Amino acid sequence: MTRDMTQDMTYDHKSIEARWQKAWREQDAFRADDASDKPKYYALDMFPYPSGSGLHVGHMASYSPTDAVARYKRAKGFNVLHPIGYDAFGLPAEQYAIQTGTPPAKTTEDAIVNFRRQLASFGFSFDWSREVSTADPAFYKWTQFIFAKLFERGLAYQKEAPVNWCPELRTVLANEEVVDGKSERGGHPVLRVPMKQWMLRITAYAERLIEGLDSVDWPQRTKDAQRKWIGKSEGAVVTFPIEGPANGLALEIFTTRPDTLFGATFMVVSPEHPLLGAMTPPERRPAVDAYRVEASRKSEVERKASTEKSGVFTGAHATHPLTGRPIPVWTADYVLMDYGTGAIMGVPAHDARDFEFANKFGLPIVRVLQSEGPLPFEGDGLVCNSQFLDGLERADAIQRMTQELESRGSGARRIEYKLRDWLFSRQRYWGEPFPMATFPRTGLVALPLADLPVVLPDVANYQPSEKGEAPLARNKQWVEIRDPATGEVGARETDTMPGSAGSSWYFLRFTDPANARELASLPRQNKWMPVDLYVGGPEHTVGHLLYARFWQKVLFDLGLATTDEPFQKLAHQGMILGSDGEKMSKSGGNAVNLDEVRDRYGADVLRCFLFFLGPMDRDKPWNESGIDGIQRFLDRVWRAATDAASGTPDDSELPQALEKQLHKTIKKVGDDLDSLSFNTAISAMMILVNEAHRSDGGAGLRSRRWLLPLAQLLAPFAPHMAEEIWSRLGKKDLVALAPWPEYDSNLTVDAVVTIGVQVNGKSRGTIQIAVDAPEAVALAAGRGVAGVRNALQGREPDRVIYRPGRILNLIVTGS
Ligand code: ANZ
Repeated sequence: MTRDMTQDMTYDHKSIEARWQKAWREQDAFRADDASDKPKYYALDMFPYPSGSGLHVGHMASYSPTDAVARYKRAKGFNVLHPIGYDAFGLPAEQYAIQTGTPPAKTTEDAIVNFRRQLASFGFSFDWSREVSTADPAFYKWTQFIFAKLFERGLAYQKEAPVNWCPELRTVLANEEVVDGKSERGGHPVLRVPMKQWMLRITAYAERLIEGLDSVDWPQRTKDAQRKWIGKSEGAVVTFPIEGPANGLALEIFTTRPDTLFGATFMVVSPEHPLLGAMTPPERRPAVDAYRVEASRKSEVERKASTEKSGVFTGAHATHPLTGRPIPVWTADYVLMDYGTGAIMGVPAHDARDFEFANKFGLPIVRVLQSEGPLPFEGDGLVCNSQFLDGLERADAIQRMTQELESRGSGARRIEYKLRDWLFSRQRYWGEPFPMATFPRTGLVALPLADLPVVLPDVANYQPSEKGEAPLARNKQWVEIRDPATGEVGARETDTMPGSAGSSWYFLRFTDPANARELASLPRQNKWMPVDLYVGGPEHTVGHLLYARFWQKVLFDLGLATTDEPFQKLAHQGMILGSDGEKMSKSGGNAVNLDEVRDRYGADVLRCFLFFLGPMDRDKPWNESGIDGIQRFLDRVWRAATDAASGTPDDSELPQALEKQLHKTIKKVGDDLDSLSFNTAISAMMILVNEAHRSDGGAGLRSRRWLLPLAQLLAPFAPHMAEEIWSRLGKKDLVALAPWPEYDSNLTVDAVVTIGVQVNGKSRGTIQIAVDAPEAVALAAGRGVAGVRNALQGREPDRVIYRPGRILNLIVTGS
């Protein structure tokens, strides 16, 4: 073995980190192997938006866990795919362009260069050969292709939908640009006005999006949030004929409580209901019209949240389908047009909103469920005042009533979902152009794959037009398109896709990033999909994660993807807060400059520090005082290793205590990496290092028998230092590619220990059992001790206090 006695003993993180980053690159250490037949592991981060301000601590907190796992899985013999890319379309680059005239393509490219440098500087083990950017035409060609497929399948359609229109700025704003009903820039009022928009029919997949959650390993709260967002409600539609002049019309309502039908004393239709005009008699029109205008000024959120009920009587009456009695029809904005049928039956006794409404307008309240408490009673009770339903419980009553309605032809079972179709167009520049054009004769068509990508052209002015059109509409030359088949001249779609388009399928592209003929070949997808570990912030619970699952299912149905669900295991990282406990942000003045702290402490210290702050999924304040502890730990490892490397190589046997601690640590660190418990893995290594210093006066401290495995255990967390130690201790290969150390399970359990047995706190003898013996075993052994038997005198202990490896105390309270 060659040793360089002149090697520096001080840890110069800058040169050491640079050296190993270069070695990894030159040896192509992290390339995912499409041909290997090892088991695969796909570890993915939610890819970043390349912002001009560079990486922040949140990125680090997100990417360190997947990197540790990717490194661990490689060592465990997996063929690992750990890619990175850039979610490159987005608002900030566009706003910057509007202010400065700098093309978003330029600012984005600059930001990507900076991100790439920063990511590499933290030693993340990405397969850099697979980088993708959603703003690259070679990538968005396939985003456009997927859209065209959605269109052909009837899953993309156009519809008038409200957009945020700011009359002062004369532009359409993205939701992110609207704060409390005002424009983020300038604070001008923003109105909701209808404009023709592209919509994606995600609602067609509502049921499958719920079902699929059963098959994935996701945090329960995230699954719950998706289920809640999709919002499945089982109930019935009931038809109420309208009386009087509007005879012939019928109102259909949706209810989850057909069991309360006999308690319906009024009906309410949404102010946007299509039948409202027809059923309103002339004398009530002025009041109804005025109310409609009033309602149109409110946002959906305001309408849902408003506690003070408003509404007007339409003048119409409907016939109760069972009692035949007339009930008044009102219009009120607490009924939303885009849920159910946009009309309800008011059951004030058992629905809080209906109760408030009835009280405000003096409408009758009829109890149809028995309860002790006051009205409104929204719980479960036996049905009363309801003829054939009387005495039934909720489920039975719903069943019975639905049958009755079905047999009379005045109702049917119905499932409703809260999920709405996905508004998929923006009147903005910096996004994927749609692969769509309208021709005078053929109408709206999706362009064939041969005509893709539709490249986003340069423009001179990034501001949306005063008519609310996207900037591309000004580029007449670009808009004009000739159909090669018919020679017809048509016009391209000038809206662009939203930010979430590219991120809805990018994980597929990583499996086959250079494919020019397909979005990703099926064999490649088969090789790598699904993603085995996906890490990102909990803020994506319903947006990105739902959209991506939707696209995946559509592509699966089209035979263009190999799995029905994209992300097998999902984990969230908590937020790193500023030292003031607030969310870290540049404007908040509590942001940490990552380049600066890395220069100061080094990447490894920072990575370990972020892990050591606490469990991965918790929010944790950044507190640099804690860095010292991590720094001391790594210093200690470093000193022990360089000490050992400076003499004759020492492969001496370890003292027994250290040997055992080593095997325990190997087991613990592996188990912790499997369960994403990084902070405890680092604690375990700290304990090992302490033991090495302590055990037999530090006898085994210089032995490579513990230092080499320690370097391996450390590699997922502090990869640069691990490589340096590995190499200084004489290893020629990379620790990143070395197989994970094995442990001897006989050495991971402590042998038998002697513990004291007490009765009511008084010592009655001792037993010898395994340190980790379960309580039942300890109790059985304890009862066998003569002193204990005497003290118990046949009584049963009322309580057992057992501290494994320490003490057994039996408590007897009775006399
Ligand atoms: C009568 C009734 C009686 C209701 C009762 C509830 C309790 P979820 O569970 O969210 O699906 N509803 C139906 N369509 C509506 C709309 N467009 N806007 C506002 N409210 C609407 O809620 C379904 C219930 O919400 C329905 O059941 C209906 O009120 C109301 F004791 O019908 B219910």
